[in-house]
Amino acid sequence: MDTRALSTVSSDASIEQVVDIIRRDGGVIIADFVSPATLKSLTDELDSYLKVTPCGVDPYFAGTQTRRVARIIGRSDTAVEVALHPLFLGTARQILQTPTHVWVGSDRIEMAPDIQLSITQAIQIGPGQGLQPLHRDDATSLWRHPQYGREARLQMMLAISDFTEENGATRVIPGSHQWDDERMPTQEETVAAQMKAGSALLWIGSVYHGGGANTTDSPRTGLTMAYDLAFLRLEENHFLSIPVERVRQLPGAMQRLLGWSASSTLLGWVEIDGQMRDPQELLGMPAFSEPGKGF
Ligand SMILES: O=C(O)CCC(=O)C(=O)O
Ligand SMILES: [Fe+2]
Repeated sequence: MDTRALSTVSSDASIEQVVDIIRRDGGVIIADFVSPATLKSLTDELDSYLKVTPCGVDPYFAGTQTRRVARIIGRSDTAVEVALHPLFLGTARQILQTPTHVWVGSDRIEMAPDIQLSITQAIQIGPGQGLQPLHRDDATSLWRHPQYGREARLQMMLAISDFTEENGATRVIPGSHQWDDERMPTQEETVAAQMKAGSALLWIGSVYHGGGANTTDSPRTGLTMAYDLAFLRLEENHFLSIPVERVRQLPGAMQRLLGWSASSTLLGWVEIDGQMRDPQELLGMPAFSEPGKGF
């Protein structure tokens, strides 16, 4: 195997440097991504939620010794700063918003896709948790590789605790963003994104990765957030324009077609008690898909 290492840069690296390394390796670690004060606030805020959140129920992907707390922007002002961190947002814009053009009549109009904040989740891998299966996060969008010139996602994992080989640091296959869709990822090809608390891993949606196994007796805590391409969002915003009382009266099929549903590829879920659940449960309807049935 010719697995490459992951590079680490300091937080005064330029967006261009970060983008260049990501284009080459698929991911990069940024040392001291947040200040000690920001790390302390996040640790306290996230701990207050994590300590009352049960572990996952899905042995396959989410992990039964892993706690996951989402809805982070609704819960933490400090997380807003992290989401807007110039190196995270700037890198996302640079990688995802590559311009293209469309014709409208005789006008050739240059456009760039928008981006939206996608998953925001504290992930605490507890002692005894085994390896998460390796995956590409752009599988949620059924992205194909080699891509048609565009990445779908730029993701960040901020280490809230130290990340080590032993405690379940995210495992990454550098260079795997260049693989086609037939090549199967193997754990032997991975490297652990080892980093100190306060540092962050940035990686693109086409890179194979997965949570590591925690063989220590302390939890590994991280905060992940991702920016996704927003060009397949829906033209009309039904979530705001149709009152929830009206949605409740609609047939289940209509509710799902309006987006009150989670997709089979793990898009559109809502966190309820630490589980990634189907929004139809919020409408008091039977779940459309059982918890844990992701890709
Ligand atoms: O927890 C980690 O290190 C990675 C988690 C992950 O990749 C995921 O849940 O999609
Ligand atoms: Fe992932």
